[in-house]
Amino acid sequence: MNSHSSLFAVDHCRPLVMGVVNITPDSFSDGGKLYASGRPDVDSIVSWAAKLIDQGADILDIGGQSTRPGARPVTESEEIERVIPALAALARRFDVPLSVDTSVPAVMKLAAQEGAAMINDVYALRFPGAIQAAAETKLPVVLMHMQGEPRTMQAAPQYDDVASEVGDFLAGRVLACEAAGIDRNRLAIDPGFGFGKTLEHNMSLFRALPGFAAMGLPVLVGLSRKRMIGELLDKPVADRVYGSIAIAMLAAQRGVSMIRVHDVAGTVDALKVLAAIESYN
Ligand code: 7PM
Repeated sequence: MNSHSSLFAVDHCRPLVMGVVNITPDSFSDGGKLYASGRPDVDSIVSWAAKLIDQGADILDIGGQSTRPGARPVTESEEIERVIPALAALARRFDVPLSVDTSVPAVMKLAAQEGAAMINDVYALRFPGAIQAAAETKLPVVLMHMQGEPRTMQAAPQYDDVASEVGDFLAGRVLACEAAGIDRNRLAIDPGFGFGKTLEHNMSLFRALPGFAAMGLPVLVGLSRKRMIGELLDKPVADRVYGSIAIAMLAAQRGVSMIRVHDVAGTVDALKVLAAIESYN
């Protein structure tokens, strides 16, 4: 896949579903299975990806950085070792577009060479050299808002008006990208649920989703299994599937274009039902 504007086309009858392929030792999201005895297990990654594609994933997000609250960043060479061979193996086998979840310029460039179709950056291209690297790849980019950094972001998140501050940040990053030669039609925005936000902040942002969609760029959201859902339901990660599917539907109704999820099968079913109801007359 090399002309990527279709990825962000706004005329899909339902949001695209992005399936998470997390190549870290994190147990948060099945990742542990893809990372055995201290290194990525490419065979497991390939069969995991095949399963997500079979379940209806429109795009896969391949990541090797732990962005979990409290996590420390892994080194560049470690991230390359986690992500690039896996991405290359997936690109060889599958037609589904692959997104690379990274903030690191070298990873962006290598991923693009190995066939990545999109860059998903939780730092919104703020790392030194990231904006130039992303521009060079000519790939579409998801710009996500985060207050602080993963290691400390949940300590004391603070906003006067979370929706307008996140909106202003994203609008500023869009301008920076355009100035660096990244065309507007290659950009998507993401309010970054859980990234330096309390439950109250997350709820305000969720209610503001129609406003983000009105900024005229595709909106991506990641809500799957997050603490926000755990807090609403008082449930651990393993028991957040139904809540995650419910909130994916609600996000779809608020105009988002892409939803990043761990539970692809259930989310795709729910979104198909919603699309059928909305197109029924
Ligand atoms: C542990 C806790 C591991 C949380 C991973 C996470 C987003 C993302 C992530 C998001 C975009 C997760 C997060 N979340 N990229 N990457 N938007 N664009 O829930 O919300 O998987 S990592």
